[in-house]
Amino acid sequence: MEFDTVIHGGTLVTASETSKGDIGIRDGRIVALAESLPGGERRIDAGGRLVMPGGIEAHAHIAQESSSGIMGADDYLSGSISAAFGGNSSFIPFAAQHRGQSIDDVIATYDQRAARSVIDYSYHLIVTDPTAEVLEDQLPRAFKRGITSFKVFMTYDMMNIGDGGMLDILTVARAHGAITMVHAENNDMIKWMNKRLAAADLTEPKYHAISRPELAEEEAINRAVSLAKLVDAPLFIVHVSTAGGAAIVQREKLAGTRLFAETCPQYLALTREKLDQPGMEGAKFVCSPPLRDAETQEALWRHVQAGTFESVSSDHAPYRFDDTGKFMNGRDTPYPKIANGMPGIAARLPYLFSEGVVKGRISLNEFVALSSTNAAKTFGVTKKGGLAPGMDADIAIWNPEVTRNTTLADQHDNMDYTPFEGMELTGVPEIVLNRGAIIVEHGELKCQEGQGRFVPRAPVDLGKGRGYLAKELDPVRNFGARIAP
Ligand code: DUC
Ligand code: ZN
Ligand code: ZN
Repeated sequence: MEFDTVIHGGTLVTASETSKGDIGIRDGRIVALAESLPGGERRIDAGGRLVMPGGIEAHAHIAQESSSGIMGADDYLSGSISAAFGGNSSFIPFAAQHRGQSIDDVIATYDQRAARSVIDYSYHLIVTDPTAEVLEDQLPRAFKRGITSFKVFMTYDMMNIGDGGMLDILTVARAHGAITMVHAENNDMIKWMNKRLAAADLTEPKYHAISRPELAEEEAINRAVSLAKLVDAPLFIVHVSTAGGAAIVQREKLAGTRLFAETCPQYLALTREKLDQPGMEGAKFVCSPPLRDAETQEALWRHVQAGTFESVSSDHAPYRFDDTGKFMNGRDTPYPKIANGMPGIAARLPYLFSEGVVKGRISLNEFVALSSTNAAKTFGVTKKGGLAPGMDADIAIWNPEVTRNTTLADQHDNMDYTPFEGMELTGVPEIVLNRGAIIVEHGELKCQEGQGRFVPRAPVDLGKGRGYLAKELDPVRNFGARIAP
């Protein structure tokens, strides 16, 4: 058999197995796995290296305007390059509807933006305006295009769609085999805190964390799960930042609820003391949900180990430390007006590898599951996330022994800071392939703008629900139901 590329002599790691061997690649796909394969137009020596499925970044904001009109610093070129340097072969950023926009226009806009990507991509669709046309025509059309995940917000006045809106989206998603993702924080609790803090003139960055208490996340996760159960729809909780929130996810999973979740490196690595620094330095660490405390970090790590989370995702939301980003509303602006988010798409996997695998908290196989395989399964990416004949040759070859100090230059994004600056991390993705093409090799970019392709995703089969939805209202179980999905 002829191969375009053979990756030779590496330790092959998937979510379930570790073995020594070779991988044969032809036409962008893995076509053979064996102890030893001859030939190959190109042979990559992977001796002493780990050969793993390329990371799938399932939570990133790329070329996305916030609801207040701030464009993130990374477009699909810089964002995808940064992702690739961080060991990712594909990603699923968000395509965000702003109120009044049609979903068709949103997708057309992001198709143009994403055409620059160097890695494969899909979008999660953020829905902020669930009108009848959106629910009945536009979302089903998006779904047919292979966009099989919708994200909703329970907070932010310009984004949140209320409990009724969520029930509508969950219902449509369920009817089509899509999954609903949710940013779960209680909007009114946060607004009430903001008002009180402003009245007391407490507006420095450190009050950002105080304004968004753990209870706001825990209450919203609990409510989101109840809403999803009522209509028997699967639900994915993004960026879980609290021990209480993670405990709800764990409990519900054990009870059989179709619930999925992620946490992010910043909640495992950083604490809210970062917000409390001289001047406006703390603005670099303003993200929502906010950073928590050391005890929460430990609890979240235990949940990573216990399998509470499908993925550890970056929530890359890059706003520069200048007036195009963090200080769009002025340098000494009160915390609610500081742009909300931090970068991390290149740091996600090196962090998880070093603090997870190297420190003995998770196994190599768990690393692969959390970085790639579970995202593929949860979001219907059928040809990625594994090393098997027929899969896309999306592969990351890691040197597990090199130690680096994290620097801004290593992130290869359009940012002017990294929140992980100076962190000593062991393990480096040296070679990254997307559909068989090397895109990063030993610190050098090897690809062309626009090389990435849109990946249509499959309906998500996430198991059966428990049947909370009244049969009379259930178009799945009650064939004659007149309720529109
Ligand atoms: N939620 C995100 O998922 N990212 C950035 C900010 C936010 O609120
Ligand atoms: Zn969010
Ligand atoms: Zn996000």
